[in-house]
Amino acid sequence: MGALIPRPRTEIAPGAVHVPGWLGAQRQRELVAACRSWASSPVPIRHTRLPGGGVMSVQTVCIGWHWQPYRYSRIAHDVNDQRVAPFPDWLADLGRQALIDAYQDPQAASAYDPDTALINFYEGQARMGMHQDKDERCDAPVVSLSIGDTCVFRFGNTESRNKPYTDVELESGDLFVFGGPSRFAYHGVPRVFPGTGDPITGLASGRLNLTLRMTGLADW
Ligand code: MD3
Ligand code: FE
Repeated sequence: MGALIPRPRTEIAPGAVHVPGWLGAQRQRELVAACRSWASSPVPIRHTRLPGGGVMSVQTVCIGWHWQPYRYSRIAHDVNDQRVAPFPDWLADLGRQALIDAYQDPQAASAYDPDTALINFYEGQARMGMHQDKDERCDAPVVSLSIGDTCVFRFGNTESRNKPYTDVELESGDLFVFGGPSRFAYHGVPRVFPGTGDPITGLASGRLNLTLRMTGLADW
């Protein structure tokens, strides 16, 4: 949807860059279709179980590498013992273009080769508590793509899950890149606004987020 008031590209902290409206409608539709396929097989999307016995309200499916709290593997041992779908070259290309555009530097992506994506689906009251992403053995940036309902994204600090933090609204099509000193900041999604997404994306309701990462892992 064409915004009446354009939202500018913003560096909210060193290395943390928000690029509103980065994905066009067609790209969003392609990503939704790809995510639908990944959500059904070979490893179905599910509410991740936490070691303490709880389950996440967000539903997640992974490609390239499977993440379960708090490690990566090729096989989804906590779901159905299947190997996750491969990470496609076109998605790595999209990740490199994201870095170039966010950092406005043609060299920014020269060594960027993401090998996993976590695909999160928020429906109803789903949200994500403040956490750090530190199971990767690599400090390369994380690329986040949002589709569907608008959410509040909370970007904190590297010391604790508490204040100070900055709240940013993420809308369908927005890109966020987290690199450099922001890579290990606490962050979360305290709230999603139901019914704010445009069904033109192929998503009738809810919010989809893809995060592209480099794990730094290798097979033997
Ligand atoms: C900052 N996902 O999958 S995306 C996650 O919208 C996750 O589903 C949220 O946090 C979501 O781990 C937030 C923004 C994000 C993702 C990864 C980061 C911010 C990050 C890693 C490091 C620093
Ligand atoms: Fe995270």
